[in-house]
Amino acid sequence: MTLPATHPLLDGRTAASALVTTYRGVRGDRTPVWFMRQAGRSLPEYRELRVGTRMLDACLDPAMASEITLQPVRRHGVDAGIFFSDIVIPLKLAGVDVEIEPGRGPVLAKPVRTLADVSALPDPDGADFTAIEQGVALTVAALGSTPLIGFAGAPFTLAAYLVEGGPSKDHIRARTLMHADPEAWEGLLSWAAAVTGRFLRAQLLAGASAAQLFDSWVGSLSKADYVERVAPFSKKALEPIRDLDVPVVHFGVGSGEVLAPMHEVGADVVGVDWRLPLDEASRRLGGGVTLQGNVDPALLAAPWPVLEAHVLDVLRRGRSAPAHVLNLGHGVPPETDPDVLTRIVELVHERGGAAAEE
Ligand code: 1CP
Repeated sequence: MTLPATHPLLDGRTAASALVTTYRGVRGDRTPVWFMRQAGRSLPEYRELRVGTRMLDACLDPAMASEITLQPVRRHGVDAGIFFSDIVIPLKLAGVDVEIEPGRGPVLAKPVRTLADVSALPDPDGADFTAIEQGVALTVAALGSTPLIGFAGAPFTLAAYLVEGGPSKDHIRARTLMHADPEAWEGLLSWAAAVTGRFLRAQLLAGASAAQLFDSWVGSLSKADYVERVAPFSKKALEPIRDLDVPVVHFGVGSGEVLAPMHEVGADVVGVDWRLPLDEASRRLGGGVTLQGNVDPALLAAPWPVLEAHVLDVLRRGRSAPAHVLNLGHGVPPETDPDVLTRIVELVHERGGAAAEE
């Protein structure tokens, strides 16, 4: 399939944006800023819109998903929207029985724990992404020159939910399976890679200008397990979007030991959590990789002077990379005062960028 004639990548609507140029490694006059989980419970307008609608239904309603995506862009003036969805949406659309329980997260009716369970997974090619494509197209039309980021869960993080059956602290069943039954593990990760690749491609063809692969739970893995049993499948998940030539961000929590292999799966930009200072992250990546991050979400509730000093420190350390997109080190906590986020955007636009380098 080729890009539609009105695609922002072809008509250049977002090509000159601060986000896309920075993701391409060019440091401009402005440090772009957006926040992981910027849409959602920190916004009163989100809570109001969601009354009476379940999470998965909100994600699969194109008009609602689009409106929720636009809310933080309007309110905060961030440099990108991230499409409102969830990493389990492609599983649901492929036919997996999964729900999102309020206050808990994704829960599966039947965890996947054996080779027979893996063989019984639905055909990833059977997933119908029409609702996603419609939601993305509506959003891109409303955003104009502001880029939309499409996203997906990386195969390991998806497998962590599929094997555990729900949220877990240490993902121990998933980590056992990768060694106890390598055939089942490889089958499961191949399946997840196929679903993720299709989900990303659908969002990009519908008009998203960049992609972020979330391997949120990668921090529970040893480096050897990551390199040998996980990274090849993350690389496979990105293959279906290679030809589209959009910038790809790869993010994980607790990923300090695996930053280089996470870059090597084919990412243009590495997202760093709050644990590792950006200058150290840049050093671990050899100094040539564009970074995204890494304001500590815990500091969003600290007094402004404390948070301001931290954001300026993140900007300063980000200058050790070729280019830097300011973000949090993980998602916006639901209890965050949204005015604090707006204030960070103003600060970054004022004090970030090439002009402020001296
Ligand atoms: O604005 C945005 O950033 C888009 C919204 C978004 C994204 C990027 C949602 C909405 N989910 C996600 C991705 C996602 N979902 C990830 C990767 C990003 C990350 O690490 O934060 C993960 C791990 C999930 C899984 C998930 N879905 C959880 C975490 C559970 C756990 O294991 O701790 C939860 C709570 C959900 C539900 C969910 N997804 C999104 C929202 C707003 C919610 C809460 C909905 C509700 O409770 O009604």
